[in-house]
Amino acid sequence: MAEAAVKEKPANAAETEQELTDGFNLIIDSLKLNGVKTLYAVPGIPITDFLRMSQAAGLRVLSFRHEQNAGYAASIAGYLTKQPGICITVSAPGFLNGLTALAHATTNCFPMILISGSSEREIVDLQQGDYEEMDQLAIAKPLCKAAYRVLHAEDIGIGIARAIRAAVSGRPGGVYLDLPAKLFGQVIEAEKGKKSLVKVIDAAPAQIPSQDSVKRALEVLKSARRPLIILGKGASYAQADDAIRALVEKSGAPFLPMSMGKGLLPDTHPQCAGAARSTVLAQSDVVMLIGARLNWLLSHGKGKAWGTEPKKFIQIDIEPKEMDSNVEIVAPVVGDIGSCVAALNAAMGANWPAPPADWITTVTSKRDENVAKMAPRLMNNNVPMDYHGALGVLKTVVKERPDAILVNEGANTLDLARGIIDVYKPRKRIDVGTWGIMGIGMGYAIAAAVETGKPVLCVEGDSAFGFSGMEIETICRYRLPVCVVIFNNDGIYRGTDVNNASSDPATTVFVKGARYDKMIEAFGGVGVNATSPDELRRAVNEAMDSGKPTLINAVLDPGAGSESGRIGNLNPQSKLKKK
Ligand SMILES: Cc1ncc(C[n+]2csc(CCOP(=O)(O)OP(=O)(O)O)c2C)c(N)n1
Ligand SMILES: [Mg+2]
Repeated sequence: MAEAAVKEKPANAAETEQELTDGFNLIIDSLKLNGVKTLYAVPGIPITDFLRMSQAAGLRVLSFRHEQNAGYAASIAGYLTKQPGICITVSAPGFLNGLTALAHATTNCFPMILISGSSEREIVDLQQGDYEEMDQLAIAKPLCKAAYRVLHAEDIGIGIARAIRAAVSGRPGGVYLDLPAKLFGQVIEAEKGKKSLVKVIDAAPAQIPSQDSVKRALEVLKSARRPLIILGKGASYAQADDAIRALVEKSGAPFLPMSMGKGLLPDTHPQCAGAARSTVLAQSDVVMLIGARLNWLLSHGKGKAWGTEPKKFIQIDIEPKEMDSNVEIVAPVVGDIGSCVAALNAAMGANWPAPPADWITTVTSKRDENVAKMAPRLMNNNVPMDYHGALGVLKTVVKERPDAILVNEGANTLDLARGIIDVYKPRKRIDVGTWGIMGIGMGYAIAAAVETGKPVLCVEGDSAFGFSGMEIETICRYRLPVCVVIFNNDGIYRGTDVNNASSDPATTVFVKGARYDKMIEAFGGVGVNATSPDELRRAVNEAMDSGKPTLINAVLDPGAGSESGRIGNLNPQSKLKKK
């Protein structure tokens, strides 16, 4: 009898195992069922095994050095693909490190899900001092579009489905999903688990604008004597590239791309007014905003930059609350950008009247004048380099490689690169976004390379780079085709500040003559110290062609650069004399 029982046991155990599943597997199955292919993460308790199992199950897991960078990577993956980018972190500190990126995703309207492991609910709620104790759900809530916690394995499918739908539907944003440690190991019947999975159907349903709103918008546009179209990153996100181009071209209006709206139509397009920004903002009489918000980046639609001419605003946005945010919107068109632009195109018909010729001449002559003024500066061969000499080189590099993705952060490095480097295709320029945040660089570069398979060129201020610089190890480890160019002017804005009060360096300066190129050599990447535009050209071309992880220390004049780049006016001023 006893013998029979022993014999039976292994057979039963195997059978039981076949019939069971657990939290680990259900999370992986749910993500895979919904088309998730990549996780951006930093391992640790309670997610180390989860990441191993995900990798074994065929998900690509990019393991970072800091959660903030993994989070930024996930956020931009969401922007580039219209699928939520997934960042996975450990509890409390890892979660907090990822939280900046989650808030960033929400602010920038990028779909992203931050999934964090968390500690024992019973202990956290009684505040009994658990390992990495923190009420993460409560902390995440105000910083994202939605926040959920899953306590039972059979709810994992629904939890992930809710997170995906919340991230991508309507105006996209960040979603937090809290997964307590216990959940991963919870075991349920495999069949029950399978049935609990949810495939999200039509996660971001089309939102069709009303015909009235379309008609009203076109009446306003037709009445314009000096129309202007502004293309924001919402327009790029929409992936309605052909329809947007058709609308702009049919309208004949000058268009102004916001930073990440660049490339929807090439910056070299005859209607592009990028180089005549002040003129078009001040002098336009009707402005059509497509996926662009009237926030600080557009001076809130009022004040000096917008001139004295009365303006009428048409706004196309998926979020009704965006309308009248700063000024009156006379023609709101609410819906997803693709549907709105399609409806506008259809209603415009084939014979849309061209804007008055004198307006087009005013804009194009100003633009051509500014471009001509800039041209010789971009060809200078000064040593040490200035921004224009270095950017002239990079402008050509990108022109020759319109498929490459440009990542850009810094102050002067950002503002000048944005103006100088032309972008030719949609979603090829990714940068600091709505907050003007430093630290997106390496995370963005990694996700751009992984999600698109295209070469990536990062143009980084030396300060900006420091925020995510350790991820060059990640870039080397995964052998990603990323070329980082550091505009090294020895500091924040400039490297020339002096502190006369003590022997401490001034707050805006770094170690003089730092050799950032040496950093990547530690990880087997290619490091180059470039002191002239010619050296820079050679090094960047080689990196972009070889696809080898490369870091180029571009030595700039420490005196080059101005306080806060183009936004020095935002620094608070006091009437009292500075000490
Ligand atoms: C997270 C974050 N911290 C601080 C800042 C403030 N900030 C704006 S630009 C900048 C760095 C500018 O220096 P650098 O990247 O070297 O560019 P440069 O102007 O010298 O070309 C800093 C620290 C910020 N925007 N974001
Ligand atoms: Mg600098």
